[in-house]
Amino acid sequence: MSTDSVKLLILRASPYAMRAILALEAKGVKYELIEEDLSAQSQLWLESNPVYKKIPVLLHGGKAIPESLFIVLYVDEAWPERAAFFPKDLYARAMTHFWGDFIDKKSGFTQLDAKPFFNGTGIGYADIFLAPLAAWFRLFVELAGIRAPTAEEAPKLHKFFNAIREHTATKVAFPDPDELLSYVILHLKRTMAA
Ligand SMILES: N[C@@H](CCC(=O)N[C@@H](CS)C(=O)NCC(=O)O)C(=O)O
Repeated sequence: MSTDSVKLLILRASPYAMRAILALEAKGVKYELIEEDLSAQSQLWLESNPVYKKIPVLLHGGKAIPESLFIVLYVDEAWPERAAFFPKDLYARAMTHFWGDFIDKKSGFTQLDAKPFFNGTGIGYADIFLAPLAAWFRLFVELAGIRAPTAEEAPKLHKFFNAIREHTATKVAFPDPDELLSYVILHLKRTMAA
């Protein structure tokens, strides 16, 4: 297990940052959260992700890893002792990559088999990609006026959302729903005023 210092640059409402937090929490890694401000990018932020200038960025032993997808993969390999994010079977691994990528591109959940997670009872790679939708769902409903599917209409999704919300890793990764809502409203107001 690596003992180098671990820091994670986040924005509180960022679903991408939530993925990185979930990965570290699921692995039980000790880390420091550095909360950034979207309206004033810090020197550390710009220096650690000079190409895309996006959050999250993982700092491990002073080395910066950008992009949530690569952070999750990195965390899985840097701390292999606990809660592997991929199944051992080669085909199942390939399909886990496939669905993680699909969710990343389309926020889809067709393959969700409600076990309750993609590969059974433990949170894994594809779950980490889909999980932030559980935190953001209320915002889609309240801000965009989207009607939420009922448990009868989308039983697998409800089962997944319930399981993910109860998972200990989400206690840190998901902000309080009211805080998330006010953060996003504030950001929208700032964007519209700019
Ligand atoms: N592909 C990136 C996307 C990250 C991203 O879009 N982050 C947003 C916050 S949700 C950001 O840093 N925005 C700042 C900006 O665009 O200036 C990932 O998966 O990490």
